[in-house]
Amino acid sequence: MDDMTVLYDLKDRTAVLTLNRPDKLNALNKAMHEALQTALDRAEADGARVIVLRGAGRAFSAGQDLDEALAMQQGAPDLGLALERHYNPLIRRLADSPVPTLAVVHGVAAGASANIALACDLTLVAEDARLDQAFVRIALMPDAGGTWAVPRAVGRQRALGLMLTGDPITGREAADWGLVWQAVPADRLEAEAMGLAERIASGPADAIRAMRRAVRASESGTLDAQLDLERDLQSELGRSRDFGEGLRAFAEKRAPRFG
Ligand code: LHQ
Repeated sequence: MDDMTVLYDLKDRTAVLTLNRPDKLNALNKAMHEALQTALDRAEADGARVIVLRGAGRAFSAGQDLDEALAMQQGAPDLGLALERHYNPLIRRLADSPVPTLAVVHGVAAGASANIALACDLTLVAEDARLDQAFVRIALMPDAGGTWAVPRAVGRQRALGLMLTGDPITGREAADWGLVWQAVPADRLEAEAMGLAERIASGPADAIRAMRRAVRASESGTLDAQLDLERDLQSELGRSRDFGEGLRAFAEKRAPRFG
């Protein structure tokens, strides 16, 4: 990739995307948004079974590049346009991605970047990481899906508490609140992340796709619709090669080898 603002690495079936503007705490600018989309395209084309999103240097990412936002401010500002062009397509893409996504957060994840991390299927954080709904400090409101995802994860009081104060919480608190999957000591974050990625990558791909689809549907569906969807998807999975392998492995008391 020519643009080095997002590094791409494919190890086995794990695509690792690294936000790479460490001197600016990986603040998101237009070039980085474009590089991120290209890297996601590449991961899908490479047949990756899991996508890991992480940051270079001492942070995950500090949100929108405020220097770029300032430059826009001097022209004809429309922050809605930036959302429409860059952030909303990214959040929609993560929600509907054919490949499971894992955000790995160390240091700080602020503003839109915190919400991008939370839009991934799983968010693994360092215990001492800071998740920061920083928007209020610059008189904005949370975007990148934060007003949707955060109250669903932690409830209205805690969501509004984070948003109204802009006080960051630690990775440990975020895990205790159920905002993220797990918090681990910072010095174990990378190993834990790659271990988790490897487990997902070697899991049954069709079943993983089906469960992600069903959980996504549950966000707007009824119990009745959900039961129907589970029936249909399970019906397909029951005919899969991986299911046969799972049953054989169970009978033979060994680990399954999914395709
Ligand atoms: C940065 C940034 C940054 C540029 C650190 N930009 N340089 C907004 C507008 C438009 C459309 C769509 O949506 C949005 C959504 C948003 O994301 S709004 C929220 C934007 N983010 C923030 O408000 C966070 C701003 N950053 C901070 O509050 C602090 O930097 C945090 C708390 C993240 C980290 O603090 P420290 O660990 O003390 O680091 P630092 O402040 O010293 O930053 C290190 C460098 O990174 C520094 O540059 P310098 O050249 O002085 O070393 C910062 O200027 C730069 N940087 N965030 N968002």
